[in-house]
Amino acid sequence: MNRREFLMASTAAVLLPTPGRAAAPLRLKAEPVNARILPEPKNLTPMLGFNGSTPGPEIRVPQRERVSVFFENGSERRSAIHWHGIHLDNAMDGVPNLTQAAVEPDETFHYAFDVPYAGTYWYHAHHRSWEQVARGLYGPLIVEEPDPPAVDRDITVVLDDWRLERNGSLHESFGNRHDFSHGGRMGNVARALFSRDTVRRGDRIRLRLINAATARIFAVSIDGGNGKVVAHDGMPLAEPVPPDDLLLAPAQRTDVILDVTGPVSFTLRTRQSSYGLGTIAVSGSNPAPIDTPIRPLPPAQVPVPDPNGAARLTLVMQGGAMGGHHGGSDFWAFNDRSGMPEAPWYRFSRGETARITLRNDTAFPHGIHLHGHHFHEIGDHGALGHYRDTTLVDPRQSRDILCVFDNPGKWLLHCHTLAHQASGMKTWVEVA
Ligand SMILES: [Cu+2]
Repeated sequence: MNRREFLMASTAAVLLPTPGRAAAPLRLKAEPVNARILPEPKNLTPMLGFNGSTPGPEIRVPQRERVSVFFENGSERRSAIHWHGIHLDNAMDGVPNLTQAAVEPDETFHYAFDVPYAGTYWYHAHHRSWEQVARGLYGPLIVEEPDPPAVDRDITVVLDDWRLERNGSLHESFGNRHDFSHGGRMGNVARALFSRDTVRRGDRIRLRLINAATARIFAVSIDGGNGKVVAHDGMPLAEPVPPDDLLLAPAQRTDVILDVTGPVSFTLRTRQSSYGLGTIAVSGSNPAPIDTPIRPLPPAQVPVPDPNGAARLTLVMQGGAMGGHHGGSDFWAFNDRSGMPEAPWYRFSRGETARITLRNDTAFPHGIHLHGHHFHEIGDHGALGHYRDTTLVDPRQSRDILCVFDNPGKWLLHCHTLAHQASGMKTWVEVA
């Protein structure tokens, strides 16, 4: 099988499970599920999911409220849940051996934390994540603004790919050396999964894109409307921009507000061709379309960096198949160190600002994720760019980020190509 070739283009829209409210304690049970990845009458795909489905149920919670989730591990392997992008209490961050012990099969762990910032987030397994996320252990986490923008529909769009056998089951090639030393586990089926499958012509819709893939960088085109990108990684853009040439590294999110003119279709652009990910159909028309300009979302009240007092650090990405780096299964490294060090890479005093140069000395792109914080991407001439929790650094390129380390605890810093994380590209920082 040529893994770079897709089995088929998408046909009917695939629906996400219905949202759960987080006000009452929620229960998330990891367990085996059968997923409809290939269209009928092809086989269902045996995977892992939460509460009977993959992706797991969308959790929606009002900003500043408390999320309370009882995670029951009904799978055969230990696991833990990470709440990606949330500035939460360190003990709730879900990283085994750093912030908690892994949750054994048949055990339950109670996650409870506040959500200070509105936006589009997600949750996912963080033990053997290169396998458990690829098997389906993840779901959307939406933090609602107290005063959300006026839209007719709020639609979550999960982007993912799966490597399937012809009989529909997951290809059991997890953790193979080729994936680990190259670009990670790429699928041969890719989809956009939607929380609803129809809109009306003239509707103003909010699309919350989440890249849940373990390796694929989604270059996405959206047809069927005119609109603006209003947020990245949950955080509002000061100046919304047209949704052209969207690029989402693994774990990144983008919010788009769109005025619908026709079926809303999502296309994956690859070097060779383009591939339909799915379409939200049009049914009827909106008798009273919203015709005000698309405004920026209300800005998040985030800490202001002190660029003058900033510590200067450099994190160099190394290794990979073409890098001639480490032997064994540790293919990747940060600053000559592969895997988790005993001591943190750096200790910050609480509230300290740091400017970090992320330098990619490899032949592969890496989306670097910092837990518990967001950071500013720094543009040319030092301008503050997007405020993100995951930043994509292309091969042989570098990017500076500016971060206020204001959340105490032990925070993982790693590549979100999960095969790269598993084979060495990770470290951690401590804020005290
Ligand atoms: Cu990487």
